[in-house]
Amino acid sequence: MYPLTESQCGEIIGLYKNKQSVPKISRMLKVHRTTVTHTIDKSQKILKTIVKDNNKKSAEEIKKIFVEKTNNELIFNKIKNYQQSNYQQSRTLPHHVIPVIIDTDGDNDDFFAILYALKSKNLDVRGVTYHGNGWSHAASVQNIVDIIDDIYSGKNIPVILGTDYSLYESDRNPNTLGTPGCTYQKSVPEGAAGGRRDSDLLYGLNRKLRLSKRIWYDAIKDFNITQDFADLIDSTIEATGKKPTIIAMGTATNIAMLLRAFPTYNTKIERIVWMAGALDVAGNVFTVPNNTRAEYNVYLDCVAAQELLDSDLKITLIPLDFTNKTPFNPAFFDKLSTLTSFYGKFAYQLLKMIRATWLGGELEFYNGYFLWDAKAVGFVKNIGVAKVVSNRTLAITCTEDKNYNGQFVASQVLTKADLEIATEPIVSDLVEDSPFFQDFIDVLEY
Ligand SMILES: [Ca+2]
Repeated sequence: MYPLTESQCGEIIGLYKNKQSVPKISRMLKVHRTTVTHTIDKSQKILKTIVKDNNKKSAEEIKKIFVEKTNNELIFNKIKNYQQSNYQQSRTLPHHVIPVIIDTDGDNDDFFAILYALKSKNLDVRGVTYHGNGWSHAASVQNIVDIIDDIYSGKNIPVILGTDYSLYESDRNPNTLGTPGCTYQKSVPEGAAGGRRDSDLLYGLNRKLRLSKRIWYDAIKDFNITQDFADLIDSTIEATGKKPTIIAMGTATNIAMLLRAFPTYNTKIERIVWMAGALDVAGNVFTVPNNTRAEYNVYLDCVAAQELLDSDLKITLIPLDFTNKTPFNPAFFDKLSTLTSFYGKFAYQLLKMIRATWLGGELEFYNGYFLWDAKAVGFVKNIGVAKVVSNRTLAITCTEDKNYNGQFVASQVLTKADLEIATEPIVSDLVEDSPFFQDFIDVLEY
């Protein structure tokens, strides 16, 4: 055997790609059979490594990287097989990759969480369910489609459009289904203060996204949230061998609807990690000033929230009590401004808009903005974010009184759900020492 030139290697690979047998290539190029096999093996090894390092990219992109790296044509159409086996192998590692489903209301804050989850190597986002009864309208689901198709390109990740009304409303007024502007949704500002107008278009920044060819009508199948959600859970288990963790970043409506239609699916969900609730701190429903103890995600659909606590699910709450303890500061903001990646820069621009429009100005922004949903993602990543206690002596108020609804209160009756609460940061409440903030920056930049 002798060292081959790059063009000889290319020739071997090219012939092999064109389905010529090893003996035939050996005869044609007058090189030993072992040399031909060795060249092919070496090429396959390089391809395997590229697939492993770029598994979230499409076959087309992997092909491009391979050609750039080796100057060779691709041997044969094995990328997809390699991708598949690499994908499955990683599932067998116990804590390596966690399959997750993101349930979001498409608020500005949710986008930091979604970017963080999509770019985190130890999370495998299997799908997104969306609801338009929180801080955005349903059609802004397109923003999610654009981002997910760019980061998980070629994977056609299900993006499922869920409800745009709360169970609180639809149970009482079935005839108003699909009509926005019901009692509780009205507490979300339409314009200004980071309201729906701002989050629908991400302050207009969604024009800077890399647009997907898939439009939201393609991304959803038939507007059947319950069936599509159930299918997504089944396909996750089938593909990964693990039950999905659902990271819930808005109201509990989609999950409650799933459980109403498919009550046994509680056994197919690893757990719900839900950014929601205010326990021993003030709530945040600033548009209903007399309700001082509710948090929006619970307040906007207290019926759904109650049903979650009454289910057999394992639920970890990431309440305001926890998120309030890790505010960020101007130094973190500056650090974000130095990011050079596409989504690092995008995140910075989005945060800058949130700060610019924050009620009460910059100082209030640093006191009152917490990257709430991204902290739920950080918690799921298991990087030492929060201390957790079990607390099943809680109930949710849900009456006809909007000044009292959506609050966590003490209860004599234990929740049926296995309920845990994130209480305080594990390491420190200083941004500089926080594993969450460090990881968030690193992940956005990689
Ligand atoms: Ca949210």
